[in-house]
Amino acid sequence: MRKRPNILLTGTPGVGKTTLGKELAQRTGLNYVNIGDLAQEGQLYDGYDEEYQCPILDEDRVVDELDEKMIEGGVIVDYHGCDLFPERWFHIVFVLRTDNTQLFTRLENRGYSGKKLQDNVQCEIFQTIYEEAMEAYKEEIVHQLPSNSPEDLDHNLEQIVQWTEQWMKDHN
Ligand code: DAT
Repeated sequence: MRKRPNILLTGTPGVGKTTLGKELAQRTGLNYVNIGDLAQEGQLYDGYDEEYQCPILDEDRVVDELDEKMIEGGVIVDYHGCDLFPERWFHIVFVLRTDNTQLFTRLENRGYSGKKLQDNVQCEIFQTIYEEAMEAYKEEIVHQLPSNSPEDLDHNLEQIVQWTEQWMKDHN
């Protein structure tokens, strides 16, 4: 079996992880896993957050559920957090970044309002996820990618496809 890398796409909700991840999976043949969807399918929850009106992820069960697949390799993981995963899982981590005004509009279009909208935009302003990634992984594997325009999306796709091809050459 050819060795294939595991890629983490992370960042504040609305920055474009799903859009990038699905297209990337098509172009590279890697498997795309959306942690939100995985949790919903398996009901991998541990309670309910009244403030944000959403279920709370059971992080241990999510990790157990995915571990075998991650050891095999070739997985693109999409989640708006990154310190719940074992460090050993990922060969590279991309933190997508979007300008505040644009992110605000995207989340409003998604139906977010009030505190949920404000907190998410603030999360981006304070670069919370980037700092979380820098703490959880070796700095040299963490990369920020601008995700403001279709041109950014194309550029990011090209870069990651190229990186993936090079990784496979180097490891097979
Ligand atoms: P996430 O998975 O990070 O929550 P998404 O992929 O669902 O984000 O994208 C949120 C919205 O933004 C969606 O309407 C598509 C749009 N979008 C994603 N990437 C973009 C880009 N590079 N330029 C413009 N719009 C983008």
